[in-house]
Amino acid sequence: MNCGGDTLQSRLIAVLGDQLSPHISSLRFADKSRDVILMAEVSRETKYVPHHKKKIAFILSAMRHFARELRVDGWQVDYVRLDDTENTGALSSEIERAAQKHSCASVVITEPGEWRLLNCLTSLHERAVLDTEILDDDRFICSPNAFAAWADGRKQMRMEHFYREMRRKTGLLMDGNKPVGGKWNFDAENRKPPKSGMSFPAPLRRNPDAITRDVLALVEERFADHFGTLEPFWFAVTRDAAEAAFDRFVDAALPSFGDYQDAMLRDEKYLYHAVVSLYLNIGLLDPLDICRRVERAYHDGHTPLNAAEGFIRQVIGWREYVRGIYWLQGPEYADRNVFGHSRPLPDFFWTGSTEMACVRACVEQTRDEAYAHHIQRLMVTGNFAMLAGVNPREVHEWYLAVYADAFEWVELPNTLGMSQFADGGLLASKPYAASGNYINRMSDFCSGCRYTVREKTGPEACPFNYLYWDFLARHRDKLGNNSRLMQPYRIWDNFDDARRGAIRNDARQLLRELDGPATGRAA
Ligand code: FAD
Ligand code: DLZ
Ligand code: SF4
Repeated sequence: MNCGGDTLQSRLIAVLGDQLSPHISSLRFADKSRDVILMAEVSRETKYVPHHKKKIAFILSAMRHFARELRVDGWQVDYVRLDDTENTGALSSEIERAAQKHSCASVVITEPGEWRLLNCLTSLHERAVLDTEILDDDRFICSPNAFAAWADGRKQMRMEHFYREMRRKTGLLMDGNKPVGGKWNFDAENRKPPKSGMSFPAPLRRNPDAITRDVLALVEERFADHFGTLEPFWFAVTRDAAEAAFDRFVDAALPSFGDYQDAMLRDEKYLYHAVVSLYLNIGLLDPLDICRRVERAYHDGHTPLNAAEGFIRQVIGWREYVRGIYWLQGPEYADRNVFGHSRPLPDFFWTGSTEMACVRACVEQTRDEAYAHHIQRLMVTGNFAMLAGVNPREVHEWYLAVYADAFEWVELPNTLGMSQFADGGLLASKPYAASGNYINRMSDFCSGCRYTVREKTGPEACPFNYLYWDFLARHRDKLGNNSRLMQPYRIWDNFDDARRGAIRNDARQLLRELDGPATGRAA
């Protein structure tokens, strides 16, 4: 949207908390000699969900460091702090206030990562408050328009097909028109269970500097009631530190990234994962840049192809794909609820107070680190929420709040689509539903659990076991024709009546207990 305006008058360049990239389109467009950059810490952004304390500290500290970099680079930066007395508490009113203060007739901004904010900025323009120019966020490889063109006319929008396009477009791991190694996807080699005695490299940890310490004090004071443990706080908050963290990953963890991608261990929070989504999502790392470094590691013989391809697929495949879905589906996507699930999110998602050792471990890790890896999110907490029939909107708001990397464009399709299947299969070809068997195979949680994973029904039985079958039985009308679920439905049909009855009874009882006062087995 461009209202033109006097090209000699200074413009306001608004940079949001997840736009901390020196090459972002709004800054490329700006003129150092006359434009003013606005960065604002505002209470509305810190509270639209009860963000984890570490997430707030991470974003505010990274914003302050970025503002300092910009000033050193010669930009005029108007930086509004959360506790500034004149702070109006919202981005749109801060933009209006700054435009007035600096006599700017227009504002330039790179498109935000959420419908909520986009609508808010569009309304600034529509109410004729300010000429507003919203630029594409070209830190992504595929624009929303290009994704819509790709999706147009397709019956199924499978990630794998999209990913191949992205490989061709970027040339990553390509040998002319062909994928390096003769295959596009080496995922079949990437599902190894953890082995005992394995050792894992820890992510690089930074000590907080004076800027971060100030932010930590602010967060402790203003957000004491938010979820999460604030310290120790070790995230990188500058580009250099994020690059160093990524270098550590490439050197120490990347070669095994593929093999053990799906593994979970009680005492190993990170395994061989990169822990870089938070840096990518606020702009401290560039996605294409890190993929090229991974490709180099493969060509240099430092890392096997299954690891390099697996990593690159996550970044140029899944990450771009979910963003495409987010913008294609529109704001109503958040209301999808194909199963009509309506149960409130159990309290133990906040407290960790449950006897299910796997759920407890994932929630406690989330509380302490604002991080859990993909399988913990998908196959433990997400799986439980779906099997238990929790309202997908509540699940979505939980994921948006508790992870340092959570921004709606990436979190919502992962939660609502991939993890809860609430969109009826737009994103996933079948629900990611699993019994305790899967968790037991991929982790060491079950050996320390009060429940017995081998027991299918009864007071000692693992709740995932009977909830899994109950979920399939409850939703046969929606899932019964799914070709990928034929086998489990055949198994269910072969159970005798007594077994089916016991499963459904146990499930009913547990779900009732979830709804009632916290006296139940799983509470
Ligand atoms: P690694 O496992 O090391 O992977 C490398 C990179 O690939 C990640 O940093 C990330 O940028 C990208 N990636 C991997 N999987 C995905 C994916 N499914 N979607 C998008 N990018 C991916 N990711 C977020 O960035 N923000 C979220 O809010 C978020 N919410 C999620 C909610 C649920 C219910 C699920 C199942 C997944 C969610 N993910 C989200 C995807 C994924 O879990 C995280 O990107 C990953 O765990 C981040 O840790 P990492 O950097 O160690 O990733
Ligand atoms: C997430 C977040 C938080 C906690 N605080 C701020 C803030 O104070 N100022 C700001 O500009 N951005 C913040 N953000 C990030 C925005 O919410 C983000 O731009 C949107 O989530 C869109 O992706
Ligand atoms: Fe989780 Fe069931 Fe294993 Fe307990 S037995 S850790 S509830 S999968």
